[in-house]
Amino acid sequence: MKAKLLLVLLLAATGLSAQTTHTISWFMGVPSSQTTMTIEVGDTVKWTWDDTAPHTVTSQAGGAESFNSGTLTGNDKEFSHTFTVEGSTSYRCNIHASMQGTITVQSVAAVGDNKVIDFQYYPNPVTDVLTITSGNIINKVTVYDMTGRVIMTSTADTPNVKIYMDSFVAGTYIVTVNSEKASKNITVVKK
Ligand SMILES: [Cu+2]
Repeated sequence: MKAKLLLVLLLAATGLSAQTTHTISWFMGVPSSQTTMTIEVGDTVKWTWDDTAPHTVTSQAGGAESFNSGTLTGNDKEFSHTFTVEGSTSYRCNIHASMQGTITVQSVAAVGDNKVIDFQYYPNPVTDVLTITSGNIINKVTVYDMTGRVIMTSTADTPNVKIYMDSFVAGTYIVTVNSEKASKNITVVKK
């Protein structure tokens, strides 16, 4: 009886956190095309420090949410924020003002019904292999270019998918990830 209750509680907790983690590489010279994205309520953005300079991730006044990493230095540093409020928040590095971007948060309903799919993807931008790891079974992954043309489609039956992008032309791609009951689009930059 206790074990059953625990399982129900675990499932409930998983349901609440079943959202996507978007990774942003954070370094001097990062283009705003890589730091600006639209996500869903409940999604997490993880900034990873990709040079040896000190940086902050600091929300700007007037945004939907506020957060501040404080100053962190080193390639192994990261900062995450889970967005729970619809709207846009601009952020920047307090030390390097040109490092800046905007996170726009949409309600899940605005994007589509039943879109809860729990996964992370990395790295972004990607040089060769994009890895998607999920708490759900992923059934299908489709890669589109910015004109909507299908570049690659792959069926799967696993929570972990690798997409080999080394032969792709540099640019921005939309990747649609399908699980059994949900699908979600992510934007991936190929270097
Ligand atoms: Cu900086």
